[in-house]
Amino acid sequence: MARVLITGAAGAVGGYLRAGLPGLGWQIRGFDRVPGEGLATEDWHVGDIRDAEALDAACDGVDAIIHLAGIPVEAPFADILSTNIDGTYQVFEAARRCGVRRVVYASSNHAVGFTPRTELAGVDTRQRPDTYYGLSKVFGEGIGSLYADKYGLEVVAVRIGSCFPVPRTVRMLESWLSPADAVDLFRACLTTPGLRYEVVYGISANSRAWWDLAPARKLGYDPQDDAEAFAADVLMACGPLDESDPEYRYLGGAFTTHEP
Ligand code: 15L
Repeated sequence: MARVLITGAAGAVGGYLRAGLPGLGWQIRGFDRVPGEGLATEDWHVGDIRDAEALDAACDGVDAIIHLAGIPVEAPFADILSTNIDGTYQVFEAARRCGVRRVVYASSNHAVGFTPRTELAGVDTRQRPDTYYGLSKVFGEGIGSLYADKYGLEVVAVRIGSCFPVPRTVRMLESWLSPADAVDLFRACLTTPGLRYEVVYGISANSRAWWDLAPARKLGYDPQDDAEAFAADVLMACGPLDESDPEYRYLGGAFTTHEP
């Protein structure tokens, strides 16, 4: 059975993947600053992604890494630099040192958050971070590309949308990634043979989506959920979006207005 190390495994997305991937043939090793709740099949390393020794120990015997750990929202630059940028460098370095074949990197839509609404936003659109947080995701995609080209790692950067149990805002009717689809997407990113470096958007098959899902589907992602099923409730609760609202205008929505 193949083994995958998940950094940030104690977080919400980590929890979805820890619940879903074992049934698809993956043995999980969790890595986080806090102990995990622990499924019967998983092992767990408590550590910090800025600690190279802890990462080396965690990488021992793993076939792939899913790198989720980091600050998930806007924050002061010094914090982003330390946790998201240095931490991500350390994870890729550990993968290189330890000969881990594949890294699936949790990038974010906020790497391109200032992309204005268009018919269809491709993954090759200009990187337009909307925050220091988004800027750290640009770095993560960049170091993934560097390590793929220079050291032969197989890297997929997933620009995750809004991964929550249900969509809660009007924007999420476009950007939602259901937990079940997240499992299928990361499965595809872990298993598709013969890739070197790919960037994909990570959302469900949302009728209102304007981010191109074709690159993810090319890897074998087969989303089953559509946020439209929640549209009536969400619109009743939130009302429609004005076209001048950043949530409507930009791919990254209100993050374009967030200050550290
Ligand atoms: C992200 O990258 C954040 O980590 C998450 O908290 C959500 O806000 C999400 O993007 C989003 O765009 O909805």
